[in-house]
Amino acid sequence: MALELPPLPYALDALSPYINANTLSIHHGKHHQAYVTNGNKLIEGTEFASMSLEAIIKATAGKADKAGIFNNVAQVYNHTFYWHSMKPNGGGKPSGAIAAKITADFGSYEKFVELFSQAGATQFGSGWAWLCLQGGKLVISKTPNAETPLTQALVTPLLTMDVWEHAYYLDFQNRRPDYIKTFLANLVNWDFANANLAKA
Ligand code: MN3
Repeated sequence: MALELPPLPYALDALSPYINANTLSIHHGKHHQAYVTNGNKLIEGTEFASMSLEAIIKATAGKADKAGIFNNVAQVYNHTFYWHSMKPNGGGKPSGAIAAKITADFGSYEKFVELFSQAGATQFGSGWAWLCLQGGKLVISKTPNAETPLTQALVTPLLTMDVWEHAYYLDFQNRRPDYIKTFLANLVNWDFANANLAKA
C-alpha cells in the first residue's frame, strides 16, 4: 500500500497565534508531504511496498542500508503523531488518567514540564521530545532526526513535540525554549495522550 499524507486534524490557522498558518502550510504541505513522496519512491517495487507504515519502520530501523527508507517513513509517522499531539485551545494542565499518572510517576505536573522542556531544549540539532509509557511507567525521552520510540520494545508513545527548526523557526526564530513553553502552555493535546494511554 502506498504511504499517504493524512489531512491535518484542524484548519491551517487553528493554532494561531502560537503556530501560524504559514508554518503549518509548509510543515505539513511541504515537509511532511516530501517524506511521503520520497518514502513511496524508495519502497516502490520492494518487499516494503505491501507493508503498513509501522511495519516498515520496525523492519528498517537500525539497518544502515535501509536508512533512506527508515528516515522517510519514520518521519511520516512522527509528523502525523505530532499533529495530533496539538489542538486549538490546548495546553496547560492535563485532566483524566494522564494527570494522575503524571503526578504518580514524576511527582508533579511542574516536574513533568521541567523534564519535558529539558528533553526538547537539549536535543542537539534536529529531533523530537516524547512522553511514552514504558513498563507501565511514564518516561520522557528525546530522539535525533527521524528516530522514533516506536522501534523500542515495550514502549508506547503518548505525545510528541517536533524540535526540528522547521517546526518553529517562522514563529519563534532561534528561540526554541519559547516554542517549547508555548507548546506546553497553549497547544498540547491531552485528549490524545489520554486516548493513547487508554489503548496502551
Ligand atoms: Mn517536522
